Amino acid sequence: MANKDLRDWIDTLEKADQLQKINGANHEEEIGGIVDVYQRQTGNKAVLFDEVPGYPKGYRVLANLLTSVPRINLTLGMPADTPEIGLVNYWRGYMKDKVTHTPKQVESGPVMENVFGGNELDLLKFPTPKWHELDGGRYIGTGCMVIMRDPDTGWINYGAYRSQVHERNIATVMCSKGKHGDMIMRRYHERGEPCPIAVVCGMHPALFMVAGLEIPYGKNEYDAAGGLLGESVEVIHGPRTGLPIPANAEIAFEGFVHPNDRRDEGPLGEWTGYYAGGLKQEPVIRVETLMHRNNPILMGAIPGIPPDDDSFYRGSYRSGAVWNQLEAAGVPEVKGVWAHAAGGSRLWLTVAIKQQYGGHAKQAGLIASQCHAGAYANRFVVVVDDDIDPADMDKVIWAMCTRFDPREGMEVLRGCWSTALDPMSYSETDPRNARVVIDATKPWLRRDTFPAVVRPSKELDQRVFAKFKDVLPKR
Ligand SMILES: Cc1cc2nc3c(=O)[nH]c(=O)nc-3n(C[C@H](O)[C@H](O)[C@H](O)COP(=O)(O)O)c2cc1C
Ligand SMILES: [Mn+2]
Repeated sequence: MANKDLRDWIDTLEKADQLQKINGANHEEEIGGIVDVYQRQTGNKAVLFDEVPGYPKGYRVLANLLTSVPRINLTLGMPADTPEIGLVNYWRGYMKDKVTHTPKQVESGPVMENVFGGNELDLLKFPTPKWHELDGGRYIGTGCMVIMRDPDTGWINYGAYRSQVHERNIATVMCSKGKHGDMIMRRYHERGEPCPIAVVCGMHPALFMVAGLEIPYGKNEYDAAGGLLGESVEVIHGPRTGLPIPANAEIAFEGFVHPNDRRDEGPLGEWTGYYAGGLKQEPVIRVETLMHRNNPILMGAIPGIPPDDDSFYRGSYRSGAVWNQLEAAGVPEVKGVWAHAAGGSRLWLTVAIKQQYGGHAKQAGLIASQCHAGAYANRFVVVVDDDIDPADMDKVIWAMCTRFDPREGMEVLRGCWSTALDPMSYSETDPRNARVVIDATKPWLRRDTFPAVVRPSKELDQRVFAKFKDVLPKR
């Protein structure tokens, strides 16, 4: 049986009342403007645009994919009402168990319903939006998979790297330094060879999720995606590059990036909530094959003022990753981690611990701020006691307001790992930043004398809930 695809995902959303259909919005500015409105808070529905002026009916655009916890749950095959911390624990298990399924090659699939090469090929046939008013162009690849093959080992890697469309057969791709795609491409170019590349812009969102997560170097994201889906991903071979492409993808194109072939790209509104990077020269993809399903759906995962579709879903994963790394570093009794969406799921981390000894909170905070999963582009780490739900910002702020002593409880760290996307990094050429670790736990030496918290005992709570559950708000 074929894999679940984007259309199955859309059906699931419709049944769960998680999808809004909108007809008649134009690609120049209205789709982008509407998506921004949908992303002003989490929990809004996904949006499916059709009847885009100037394009055939049925050529659709889908956005605001994973900005709600229920939709992330549904994508992973979990009950829609699984709470945040359940999602964090799902990712913790996924990272520890490392379940994988290798992809399965098939001869053909729906993505080959329409295949074009040469003069017939036209990347401009889709209603690719200009997502933000001040963007430098139209981005066909945001919620995408960019697939490459290591020239030495044959390792297949895919990541979400943005792709701007320029002409009928020309796009660009932007891989930041150190990303696997950047490393692989440079290996071809150092020996003067063109780099084969394939871009997929519409597939089951579980495949997209993996594209944006830091799957370790040398590992094939298709294997990891198979682990998420619970089955091997069926792939066809790209006719010109031989690269694996999901058989039921909506839109895919393949071609070559030649050495020193660059072109102006950007800016794009980014996940920190600012236009970043400006206009830069980025690698050109000379497209040789374009494939798409009948009535294709272009998928967008749009960065913007967070919470946004670039960073939100990664928050629960990052929380799980930081939690696992704290444990691996020997920090005991970590009870929860939450990467807050408003910081793009990177800039703010809250760690809850059950304090065991003097200095425990400081240790947890400093390690969270510097471990691999937490270090990049962080600004705040806040450590709280285990009576505080780290995902509940009211309670976190309450703890900061009532348990934090600025004289002892704050460490400023300088010269840390960040990015030029961080508006407060030192400079374009020195993208390090400064950050702070805040201990908002009850002071260890006052643990027995700290004022008692005004909350009924567990026993009283249970008694009133047992007796009055019909009239009480859900716990
Ligand atoms: C929606 C979305 C857009 C992204 N855009 C880019 C991008 O344009 N360039 C980039 O280098 N990373 C981008 N990322 C981050 C990478 O996808 C992420 O770091 C991933 O781990 C890269 O794959 P790799 O580890 O195989 O290099 C984006 C992530 C998401 C979710
Ligand atoms: Mn990778």
